Amino acid sequence: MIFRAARFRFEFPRPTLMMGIVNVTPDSFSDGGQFLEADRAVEHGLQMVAEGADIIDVGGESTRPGAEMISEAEELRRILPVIEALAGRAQVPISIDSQKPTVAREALRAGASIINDIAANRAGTEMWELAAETGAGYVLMHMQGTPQTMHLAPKYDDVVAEVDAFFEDRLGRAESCGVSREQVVLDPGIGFGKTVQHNLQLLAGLLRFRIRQRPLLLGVSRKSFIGKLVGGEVHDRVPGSIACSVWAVLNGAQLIRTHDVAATVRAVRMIEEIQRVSERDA
Ligand code: 7PJ
Repeated sequence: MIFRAARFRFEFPRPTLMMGIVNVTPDSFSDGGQFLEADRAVEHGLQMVAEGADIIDVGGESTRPGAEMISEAEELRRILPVIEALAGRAQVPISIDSQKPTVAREALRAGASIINDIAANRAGTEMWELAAETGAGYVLMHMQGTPQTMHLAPKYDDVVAEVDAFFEDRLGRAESCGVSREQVVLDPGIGFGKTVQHNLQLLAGLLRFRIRQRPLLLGVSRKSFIGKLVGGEVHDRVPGSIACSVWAVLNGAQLIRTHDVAATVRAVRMIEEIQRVSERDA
């Protein structure tokens, strides 16, 4: 399996790709203004690369349940300087976590190589046309509803089957817009319009998505379902996040999106060592 993202190319099987998360959101405790905010995000991204991140995911808009949307201009103001600086200083691909095709286009111009599209459930085709035109990598994520509504009443008859049907449909639509399968990574969108049970069912059923023959990305990092199951505030969710990531790697995930790169890399590399011997001696 090959994953192409602009000038980058990854061939699987290979060690799990770690995607480090850089959120560029205004810091309410600081009046340092926009330069400080961007500088801090760039330093954070470079630190993650030093810790073993293979991809840096830059986002300027919160997509937590119930979060408000921000304007395109504000989103661009936050992310562009960070992407420009990281693309110039880091050797790894930068992904842009945005629902907006215009923001994604500007981000690619500024040096990003992957579109992380959490709104692949939209009706329009601009995002796929953009991926086709630029050859960027494309993360195709499942979400039921929108970040504003998704937490209200998630409902599925069979969440794994429905997410898989969504993958099949959107892979077809992206392809008909000119996107090559080699550009696409699939993501079940843990926490996006899913109850705790739905998230557990998706994790339990990950192997099912292998039939799509595309790399699978999983984002569980510090998500609220972990706190609901095993307790704790955001920072106490790291052990549970690592447990989910290890499970995901053992069940076919090729990319892990995380806030905690150093700890997650070590846990996943350890599991890969055992997996290698287990497969050799099987
Ligand atoms: C995800 C994401 C995810 C992908 C966020 C958070 C919410 N992109 N962006 N997958 N989650 N592809 O990090 O808690 O799971 S934002």
